[in-house]
Amino acid sequence: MKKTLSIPTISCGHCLMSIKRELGFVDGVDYIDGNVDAKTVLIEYSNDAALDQARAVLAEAGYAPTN
Ligand SMILES: [Cu+2]
Repeated sequence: MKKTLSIPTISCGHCLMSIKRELGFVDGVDYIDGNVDAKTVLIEYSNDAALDQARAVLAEAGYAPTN
């Protein structure tokens, strides 16, 4: 499954690196690709719990998705 998350607090490449690192710890998240200009992160995940967990981890890190 795929989801493009909108994350308004993404401001630079370092934000994406932090996000990739944080999401790397989430079971069931298989792929992450970010876009600084669009302030989005595409994730591929294997179950709904992984998406919920990804949202929670992002919010905790200061990158709360708006969708
Ligand atoms: Cu940044």
